[in-house]
Amino acid sequence: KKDEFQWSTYLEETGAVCAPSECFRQSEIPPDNDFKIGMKLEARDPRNIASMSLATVIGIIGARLRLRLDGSDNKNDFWRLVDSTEIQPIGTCEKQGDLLQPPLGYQMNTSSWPMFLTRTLNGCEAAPATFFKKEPPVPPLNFFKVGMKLEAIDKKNPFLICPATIGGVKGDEVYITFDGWGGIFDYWCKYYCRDIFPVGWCRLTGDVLQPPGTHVPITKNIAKTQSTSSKETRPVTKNIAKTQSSSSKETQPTTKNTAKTQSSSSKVTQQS
Ligand code: MLY
Repeated sequence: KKDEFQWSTYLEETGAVCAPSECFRQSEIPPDNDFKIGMKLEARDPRNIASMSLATVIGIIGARLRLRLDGSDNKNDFWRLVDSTEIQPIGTCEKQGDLLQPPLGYQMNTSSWPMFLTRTLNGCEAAPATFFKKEPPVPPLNFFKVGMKLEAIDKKNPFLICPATIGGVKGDEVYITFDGWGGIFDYWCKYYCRDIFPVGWCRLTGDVLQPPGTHVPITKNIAKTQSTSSKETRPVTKNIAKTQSSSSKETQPTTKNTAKTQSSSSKVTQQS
């Protein structure tokens, strides 16, 4: 318990601020997750987003469901919030005059799909409509600022939610950087993306928050903000070279630490 990641300590150490809840397209009070393993629902096929298919809940984690498309393999599971617009109760498609489609990677002959569907739905436990929650509205503006902390899904490992920092803001997009991972998992997304959450989300939902990576030392936010703002405000002159070299001197001690941290953490990387 003692070694567990604690936002409060971490925020003190980094001198960082949390992105306020108004920034996010998430309910301030996370939705209840009433789903049970084995229940079936309709889900947009992540690999063929034009079509809705039949899915089974094969895991429950926080406010999310681990889903598998019926007739598909076990290598393409995906995770959805209970208030996602990409899931709906069984029967929704039919009501709209649409048909459920075989998933991309359907393991049998396509001609067997209608019969497969009938058999799979026969006697299945359909998730009740009340379990599906309304998606929160899009915040009116991109309120994110560089340096703000949040919890974000690692798109390369979408079951993982990790401590992250806003590394850039551009129009209606934000750059999500994963603390301690040296940039390899970072990505741009819309500010209203459903994969990013306010600090404390995992604690509230019971989802698992990963600790920050150990590949890059944790820097004080203040230092970062100062160096970027000085670059921005200076006119394009020879001074920039001077400023940059002096700031690189500042960061050199931390670079040494990086090497040390990386070698000690390589064990951790190999495990996963
Ligand atoms: N085993 C993988 C997992 C990396 C996850 C990184 N996320 C949390 C930002 C690895 O060590 O590469």
